[in-house]
Parts: sequence; C-alpha cells; structure tokens
Amino acid sequence: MFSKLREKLGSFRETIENTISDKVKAADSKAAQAPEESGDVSGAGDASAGVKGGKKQKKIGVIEKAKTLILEREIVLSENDLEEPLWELEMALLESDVALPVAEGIIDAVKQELIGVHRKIRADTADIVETALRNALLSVMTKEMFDFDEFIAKTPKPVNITFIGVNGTGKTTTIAKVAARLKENGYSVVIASGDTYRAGATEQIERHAEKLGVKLIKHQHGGDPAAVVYDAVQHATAQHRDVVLADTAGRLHTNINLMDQLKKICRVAPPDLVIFVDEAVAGNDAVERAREFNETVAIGGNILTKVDMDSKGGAAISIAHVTGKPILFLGIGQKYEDLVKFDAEWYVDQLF
Ligand SMILES: Nc1nc2c(ncn2[C@@H]2O[C@H](COP(=O)(O)OP(=O)(O)O)[C@@H](O)[C@H]2O)c(=O)[nH]1
Ligand SMILES: [Mg+2]
Repeated sequence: MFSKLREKLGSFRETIENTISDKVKAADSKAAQAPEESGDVSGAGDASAGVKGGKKQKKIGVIEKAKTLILEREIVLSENDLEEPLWELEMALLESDVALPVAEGIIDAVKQELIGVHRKIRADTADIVETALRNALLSVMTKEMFDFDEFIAKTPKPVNITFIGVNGTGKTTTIAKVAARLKENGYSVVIASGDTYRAGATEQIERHAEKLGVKLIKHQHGGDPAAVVYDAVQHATAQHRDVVLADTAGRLHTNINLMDQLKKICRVAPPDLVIFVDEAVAGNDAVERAREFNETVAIGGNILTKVDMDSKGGAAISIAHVTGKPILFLGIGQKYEDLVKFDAEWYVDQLF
C-alpha cells in the first residue's frame, strides 16, 4: 500500500535530516575552534565558577556546557535550504497523483512548520521532518469529517443511501461490504438493484444479498432504476427496515443521458446520503470524476476502493479536499471485512 509515496516522503526526510546534521556539524566545529571566544561555551553565565575560582571546577563547567550545547544545538533552516528539496517533494506529490492545489497546500504547510518565522530546530529532536510531513498531510485531509455510524444512528429510518460512480470501480462490492457492516451493527438492510443496465448486474448483487441474508428489490433488466429505488424505500418503510442501499449502473460523467437518469433517481427517491465510489488506483482521474459527479448530484461522502492495490496514495489525499466531502471508508480487498472506516491518522501512519 502506497509504497511509492512512502519512498518519496522518505527521501525528502533524509535530505532535510542531512541538511540539519551538516548545519550542526558546521556549528560544532566553529564552536570547537574558538570555545573561549564565544563566552557562551566557557560558561559566562555560570557565576559559581568565577566565585570559587578553581581551575578544575571551571574545566568541568566547560565540558558540561559543551555537552548541553551539542545536545541542545538549535539551528535554523532557511528558505534556501528547503527550496530544492521542497520542489522535489512537490514533484513527488504530483507524480503520486496528489492534485495540484492539494500538493501546494502540503508544501506550504511543511515550509511553515520547518522554517516558520525563523523557527529554531533542536538538532536532537528526532523526527522533526516526519512530524512536519505528518501535520501537513493531516491539515489537507481533515477538512470536513462526519461520522458514518453517527449519521446512520441519528437519521430517521429508513435511511436511504445511493451509491454512484463509473463502471468497475467497486460500487456493488462496496454495497455488499457496507450491508455486512450495518448488519453486524444490528441494522436491517434492503438493497435496491438499481443497475438495470449492465447484463448480470442484478445476479451479481443477488448473490451478495443471499449470502448476507438481506432483502433485494429488483426489476427486470432495462427497467427504470428510479422505480427500483423507490420500491426499495417503500418496502423498507412498510417493513420497518433501517437502511436502503441503492446500487446504480456505472456511468461516465460525460454521458448526459445517464447523468440525467441519476438526477431522476435522486428526485424520485431522495437519498439521505449520496456516496461516490471510485478506485484509489485511478488517482487524479478519480478525484476529477468526484468533482464532476458532485456537480450533478450533491455527494455527501466518498469511498475509495482497491486501496490495497494502490502504490501512489494521492487520490486518498486529494479527494476530500477537492470535493469538500470526507472519505467515509476505504476498500482494501475483495472480502466483506475488507472495508475500513477512513481515518486520516491511520492513512498517514501507512506512509511512514
Ligand atoms: N483488490 C480489490 N478489489 C476490489 C475492491 N473493491 C472491489 N474490487 C473488485 O473490483 C471489481 C469490480 O467491482 P464491482 O463491485 O463489480 O464494481 P462496480 O462496477 O462499480 O459495481 C471486482 O472484481 C471486485 O472484486 C477492493 O477494495 N480491493
Ligand atoms: Mg456494479
């Protein structure tokens, strides 16, 4: 998971750590050359050395001071020190499919943290660069969060959730995973087979519904998906079911007819939540598609699938920032349990 991005962040960290250590060495050798001149090293502030006057005492004072100075050496990174590594970091982020405004946000945050207003860095502070990177990533990822479980708990039943996205990204599989998770949490679930377009789509979700012991509402192939979702909500209301998960056919945002159909579904059976599903491996394309779908129907949250196959990691960093809506879950495999609640800290932990 995210191996390439992890490598690139690691190389930035190494470069800056080398810069810090070079600066410390340079400062130390300067101090060693003229310890008495600096006044600081000879213990000017140490009144007891002067009063007692003992030579031995003074010597110990010098050694101890020098020790603390090495330990507590503070250096300042300049704009100049960071210019090239930051440029390389920005390129690395872009290559990892982090969207441009998001990459710029990360660079600014790292710069702010490492340079600041002449920020002093203690040479013995471990992982200063890692901390700066982590904070920068978190700052662009945790804009708008909402808790899926809380949302389900407090929304009047049945909660109607519609899943949208392009073909093959994992909508149907994700619906089955979410259904399994909801069942585990004690909710009753109805699935609406709203992909009436693709041959075999209903059979695919029917198998999941049977395995999970969940009611499936379906119409014949080629039927109106809005009518299927409407029926599912009617059924759930009559039977006091908690949640309706509506599958829809994969569609490209450029297909006006299919996008109009999506609007119709949302008009006929207004969802409480629209979840955009896309695959992390699609990188910037996924982020771009999220933006475009969001213009047709208001997305409430995102799910990124196939994160287990994603070496770049950029989509997960960008998608919430670009849509203004959080990532709710990540799909990390093909089994029902391969759905993890999104947590920016968990995500960032994978990168170090
Ligand atoms: N490795 C991996 N494969 C996934 C994941 N989610 C879905 N898939 C696979 O992606 C393929 C397409 O999934 P499907 O649910 O049919 O996509 P849909 O067309 O959007 O409904 C299937 O082979 C799934 O098993 C995931 O998180 N990880
Ligand atoms: Mg499907």
